[in-house]
Amino acid sequence: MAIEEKIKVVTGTIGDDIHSFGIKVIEHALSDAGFHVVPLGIQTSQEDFIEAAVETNAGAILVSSMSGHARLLCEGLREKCVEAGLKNIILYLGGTLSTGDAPWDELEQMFLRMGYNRVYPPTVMPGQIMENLKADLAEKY
Ligand code: B12
Repeated sequence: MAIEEKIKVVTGTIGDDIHSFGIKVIEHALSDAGFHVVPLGIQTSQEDFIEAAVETNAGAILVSSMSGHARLLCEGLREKCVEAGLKNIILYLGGTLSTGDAPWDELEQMFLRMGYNRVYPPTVMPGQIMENLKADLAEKY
């Protein structure tokens, strides 16, 4: 059985963020690629992401953040995952992650240090994400 048929993927837009279009595109791409998607929608708290991942035994959480407040909204998710027993869960983050003009490399490094496995700019193509996710899941499961 292909890895995407076995593993569930939780998706949503984090915190008070109401932007829904980007994560919908990603969810469609995931479904088209054969993944089981657990879509939590907009304004998803860190706790909701974790609860859904625990309940569904998910292998990855894909977090969207568009409002520019990703640093505040996304910090601490990895630690909460570990506390909930999701030590190895794959965390991806994408969207418009900052309101400033920090260079992409700096932003990416900051979120990697927070424990996200991969961090994507708004220009990422869904095909790239699917390729990375299949490879990362295959390594862990
Ligand atoms: C449409 C829109 C809205 C709509 C949202 C409607 C909806 N149902 O989604 C409305 C009008 C409601 C809105 C509101 C606001 N918005 Co607005 N919005 C936009 C806009 C114009 C387009 C976003 C969009 O839908 N793009 C199309 C989708 C398909 O692309 P995408 O979202 O970028 O997603 C792609 C990638 O980012 C990536 N991706 C996204 N998520 C993820 C997750 C993962 C894991 C991965 C791998 C990839 C990934 O893949 C997606 C598909 O290719 C952008 C500007 C822009 N051009 O991006 C501003 C923008 C995002 N909004 C902005 C702001 C500030 C707001 C408000 C705070 C404004 C206000 N003061 O009220 C509020 C939000 C309030 C809140 N609580 O969240 C700012 C964010 C600031 C920043 N980050 O620099 C932007 C960038 C505009 C700007 N230039 O200032 N907005």
